[in-house]
Amino acid sequence: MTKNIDWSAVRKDIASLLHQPEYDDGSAGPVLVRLAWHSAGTYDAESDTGGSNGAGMRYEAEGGDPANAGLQHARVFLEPIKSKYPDATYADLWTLAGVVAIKEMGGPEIKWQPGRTDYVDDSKLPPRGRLPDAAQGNDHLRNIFYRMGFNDQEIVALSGAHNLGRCHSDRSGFEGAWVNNPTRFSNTYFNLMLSRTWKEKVLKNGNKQFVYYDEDADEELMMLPTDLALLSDDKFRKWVETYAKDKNKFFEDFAAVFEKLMELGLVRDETGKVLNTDNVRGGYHS
Ligand code: CCH
Repeated sequence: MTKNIDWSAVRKDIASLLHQPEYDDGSAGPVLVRLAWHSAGTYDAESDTGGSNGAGMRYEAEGGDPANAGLQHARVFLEPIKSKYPDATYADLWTLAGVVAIKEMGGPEIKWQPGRTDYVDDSKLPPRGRLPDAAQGNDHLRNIFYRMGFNDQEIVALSGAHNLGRCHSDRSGFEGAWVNNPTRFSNTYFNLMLSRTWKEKVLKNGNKQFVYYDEDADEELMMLPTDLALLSDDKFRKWVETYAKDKNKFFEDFAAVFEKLMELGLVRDETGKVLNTDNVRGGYHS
């Protein structure tokens, strides 16, 4: 059971650490959103393993997954919050930080509930390789997201998070931002995907991405192979078109699917209390 934590105070404190003039585009927001997503996106519905419960990324087995490179920045940003609210679990703080960051960057209000534990059961640690590989295509996206329990519409809605932030050559080996205002949540990613001519570019490390030179911003924007793969499949493409046209619909659907992502693996009673904290016994607590 969550102790008496003033979550609205925690939200305010998270909001006030987002402004980071020395970091990336001046905001910790995008990397916090990615931390929230990677903490949850390891979920496998069939074996009921992975997910945000347990905050397993604190440990090398999960934190050292190359897919999580760079997320230590996000975790470090949140340390002062953890020190101020020691009873809040990391698993709750990481997911809440993503939700607060999205809202503060102009995105939708996403429902969020506390109650996650920081206990880790070794037998439930997700193996590496559960997070998506940007070099791949639609079959891979479906394998990864169907495994978590998402459908095609939800896959496209979730991908809209790439309105935020950027790729870093020293983290993923890709480079650049998807939009020229990457700290403002919007549906621009879908509009650009459809309306610009994307040219393949091979980076020095051999990675392939797609680029478009934006003259107004004097900046090269990018798309990952998995982003553009959404256009080559009718079932995905129709949602890209819907979200490009209808920002409200995108915000609504994104809020619902991000809430679902943050809840993967949690079982709650009707009061919202998490019931499956005792199935993660035998691990460590920090
Ligand atoms: Fe993502 N993402 N993501 N992504 N992502 C990257 C960055 C961000 C994929 C690959 C990458 C989602 C889905 C996918 C964010 C949110 C979400 C990067 C660059 C790669 C590569 C990392 C770096 O170099 O720092 C792939 C493949 C998929 C498949 O669907 C989903 C879902 C979400 C959230 C709902 C955010 C935010 C970033 C920016 C991070 C930053 O540091 O700026």
